[in-house]
Amino acid sequence: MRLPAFILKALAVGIIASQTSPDNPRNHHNVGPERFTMRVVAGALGNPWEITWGPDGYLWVTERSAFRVTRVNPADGSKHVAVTLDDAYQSVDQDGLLGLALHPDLLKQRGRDYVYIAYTHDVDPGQGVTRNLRVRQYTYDRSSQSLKAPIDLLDGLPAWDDHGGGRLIVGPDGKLYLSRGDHGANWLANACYPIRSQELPSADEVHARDWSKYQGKILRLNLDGSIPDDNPILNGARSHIYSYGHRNPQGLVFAKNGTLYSAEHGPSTDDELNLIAAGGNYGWPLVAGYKDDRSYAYSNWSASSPEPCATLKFSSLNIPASVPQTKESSFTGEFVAPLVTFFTVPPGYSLRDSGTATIAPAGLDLYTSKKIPGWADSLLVTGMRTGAIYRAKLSRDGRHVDGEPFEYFKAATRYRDIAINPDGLHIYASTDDHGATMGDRGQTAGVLANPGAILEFTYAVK
Ligand SMILES: [Ca+2]
Ligand SMILES: [Ca+2]
Ligand SMILES: [Ca+2]
Repeated sequence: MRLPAFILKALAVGIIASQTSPDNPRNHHNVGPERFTMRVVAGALGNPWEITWGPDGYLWVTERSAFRVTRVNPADGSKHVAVTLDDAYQSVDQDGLLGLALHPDLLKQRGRDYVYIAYTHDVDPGQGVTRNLRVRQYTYDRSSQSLKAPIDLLDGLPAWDDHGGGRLIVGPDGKLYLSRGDHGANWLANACYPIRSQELPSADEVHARDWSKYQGKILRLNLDGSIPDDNPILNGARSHIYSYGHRNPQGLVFAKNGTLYSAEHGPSTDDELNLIAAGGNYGWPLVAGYKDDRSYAYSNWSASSPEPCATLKFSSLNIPASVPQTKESSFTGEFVAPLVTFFTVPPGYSLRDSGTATIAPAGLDLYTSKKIPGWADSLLVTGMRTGAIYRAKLSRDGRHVDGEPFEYFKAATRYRDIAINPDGLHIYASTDDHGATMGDRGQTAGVLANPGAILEFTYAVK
């Protein structure tokens, strides 16, 4: 019998039996007391990845595996395909058509009806697969309701089959921000590739447009794809890199005051919400979550010696002696600690006995309305592996999270992204069309409720 990929993945990290342990912080929730009704807005979407509320009152959706940008009317679920890419490449769960961002002047009669996307393509079709990620601008044509006049802003960004980041947003500073993952290096099938999240390009590499070190970074681009003059100088060079030391940031959101937040997928513990500062090092792979030596130590499989990595069988629980390990506490460089983690485990926590403790975060948004009491200025982050959305209340200055997050909308599904209706009463979530999530007893569930859909949650005002 051929086992599904998510079961094989769970076996590789040795976690099947231990997921329901009461010691696992994932099994303790502050369940939010507010009541919501749920409605399926639209289904049969090809892995809806980004959902963005548009100025036209539609949800702008990227269908990752169907290569479509689709506008969905939230009132009746009708779909309007704005463009279908003919050169996107997708083979696995983390590539294809990813991020989408709308120009702030879209549909404001200012001649800037621009829509930006990020997608993977194969640079040498017919000669094996070499994925690259491309950032492209389209112009929205209102009369035909379609995206036209493609211009490639930045191309040749390295991409792989795992941990692709890919979230795209326009900041209040009029720059494009794009997250890049660490390609799943040093992990599972990619265990023998080095993680490059700490590597920074030299001035010569930037000059040669060699973007190979853009893995595990958050990038900041001018709207024409060029490097902004005020990007941080790192390692003596100014590049598109805005922050580094990331694993797989799949969520980005700005507050009105210009503060940037990210949601980042951790290893077996320590998913993070981060406040992103220019030039900041977010620690990966030397530190996961806080620098606390709990559960995580950097095991560099790619540097295994004398046994070459290729001869080893990857396991996150059994680290061979030939694989160099580095404790978090031995890293003495500057790094930015997260605002909150999912989850920091207790000292002495046993991954083997109690299982992995992550939510697998993806999309991130900021709720700013006063319509739901107490929610103003809360980060909302999707949990794919836990089938829930979490609300983390920001402090008044937005630089901290107050108290423990609350869990909402629990279901056997994988919430990929989120959008908030400006009326403050409706919240939308997109769902993957396959994969593993968590059932109500903490067990792995492979049959998803409402796969490949957009769901609407309406606050039940008393
Ligand atoms: Ca979104
Ligand atoms: Ca970090
Ligand atoms: Ca840690």
